[in-house]
Amino acid sequence: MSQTIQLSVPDMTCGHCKASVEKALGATAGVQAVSVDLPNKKVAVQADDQVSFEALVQALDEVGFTGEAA
Ligand SMILES: [Cu+2]
Repeated sequence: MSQTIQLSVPDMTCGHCKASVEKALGATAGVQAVSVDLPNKKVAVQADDQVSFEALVQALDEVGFTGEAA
């Protein structure tokens, strides 16, 4: 089974940010797909059930972004 986790990433401001966020989340174990909505600073992550919101926030933190509940 998979789930979709929604995050708000207010620090994302440009295409480079988007690419960094996509790369960091995409490299997280269990993540299947990452969809970034840059204008609204939202990210939808499709992932295996065992992936937690906290794990995604941690992955973002490692590349300098703050992830919040959407
Ligand atoms: Cu940027």
